[in-house]
Amino acid sequence: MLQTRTRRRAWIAGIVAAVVAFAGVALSAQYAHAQTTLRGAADALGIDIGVAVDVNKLQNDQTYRDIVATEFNSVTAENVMKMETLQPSKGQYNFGQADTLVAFAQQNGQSVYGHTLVWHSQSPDWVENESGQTLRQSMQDHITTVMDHFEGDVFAWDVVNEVVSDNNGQLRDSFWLQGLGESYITDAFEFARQADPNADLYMNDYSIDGINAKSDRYYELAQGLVNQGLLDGMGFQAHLILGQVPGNMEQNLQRFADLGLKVRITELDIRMDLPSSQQMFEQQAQDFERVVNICTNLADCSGVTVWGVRDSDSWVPDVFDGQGDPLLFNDDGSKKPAYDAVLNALGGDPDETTPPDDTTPPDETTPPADGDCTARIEVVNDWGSGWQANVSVTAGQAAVDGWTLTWDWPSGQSISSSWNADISTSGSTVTAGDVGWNAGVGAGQTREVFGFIGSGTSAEPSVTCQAG
Ligand code: G2I
Repeated sequence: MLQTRTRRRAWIAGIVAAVVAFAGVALSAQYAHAQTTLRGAADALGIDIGVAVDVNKLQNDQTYRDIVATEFNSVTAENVMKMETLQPSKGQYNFGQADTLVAFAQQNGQSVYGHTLVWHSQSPDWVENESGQTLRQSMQDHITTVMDHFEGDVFAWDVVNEVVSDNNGQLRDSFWLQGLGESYITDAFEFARQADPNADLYMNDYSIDGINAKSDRYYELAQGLVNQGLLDGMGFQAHLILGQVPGNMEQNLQRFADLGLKVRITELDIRMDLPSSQQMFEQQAQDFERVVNICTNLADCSGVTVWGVRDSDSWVPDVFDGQGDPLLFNDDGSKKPAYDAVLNALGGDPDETTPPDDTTPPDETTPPADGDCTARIEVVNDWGSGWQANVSVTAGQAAVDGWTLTWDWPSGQSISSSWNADISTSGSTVTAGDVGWNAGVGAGQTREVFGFIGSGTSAEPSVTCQAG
């Protein structure tokens, strides 16, 4: 399973190399690895960083639109792919707003995650009043028509949403259950599989992020559906409370992954009591980082979607009195500490320089500033259980005599052995110094200075180089 991620990343690296070669321009290490946005970092990891989108705001709010386009490589409709919007009257479909979102996503190179086909909430009245064969037929018609419409544009669907109650893992007593009995869940997946055999089919719910009676029930349902070849993924909404990321969340996601499923964090937000404080924002940053790390640590995690853009866009204050501020951006669109934490967990670096638009990136011979240096980690071999990287230092306009490199591992990597450097580690931060004979790098030159064997998923984090 680890290999899937590794293979995908190797493939991406191959494409980058090919593009660089084709363009005849050697991108500087700095720019080739510039991952200053969430989507840049997530692309490099081969996972999705998604956001729930309000289509009205997408059309009317420039700040909102820019953040969605720049920071995310996947989108989910916050509301407009729900049944009450898509089929407000029986047999009459209204795809307008959903199509707007899909078109936006395509213009911006984003994937679209479908939410949701069968749900007890935000369903039109007409369907809530049906039962038996009529209701079953309506369920099939809805699934088939919607999935046909979006076939090829929506890569995955929450086929059923929130079908387990909060009461000891019993099925939710919805109009679907009352009208059709327990078999409606399997039926929904069969209809969905028939409608679009290429889409990934998910179940999705809240309060199943840790191991508990509710997630146990999903585990059972998942086993049954997997045995019938009907389920591809499990969505964990992760509507969390500050400081309360479940301790066994990774273990929980892992057990679903072990069934052969993809796992995905589908609606992440972390709410707090208002008024919020800087300290609470720092705690929130840690919580977000933990959740994203849980995903990046799992080879089968397809991505993380946050449930809204700015705090002022969140559903939370409408539902939880006196609580809010659960997202990555402030009301004015500026980035919160949680944003930096997510970027860090994805292996990005807020301090890297992004190449300006419309200009050719400088070539590799452009040296760093006088007396300064840059450095680069390059993975040269990856055999699954371990990998080898070589590290090079480039001097600026003055020669370098001595260097200290520091970097942060994006997702729990470590060094199992190294050569030609003094290495020390503190948490996820590594510091590497020269060993005397390899201290010197000529002005404007690049020198391969040391190497190491890494464990965990191979990574090429950005490196800070201190000369002298
Ligand atoms: O409740 C949070 C999420 C839980 N999981 C399923 C998600 O689909 C759900 O999303 C929320 C949306 O974020 C809200 O925006 O679902 C709510 C409905 O259950 C959405 O709220 C509704 C309001 O209740 C309506 O008053 C409003 O007209 O959004 C509607 C459209 O803006």
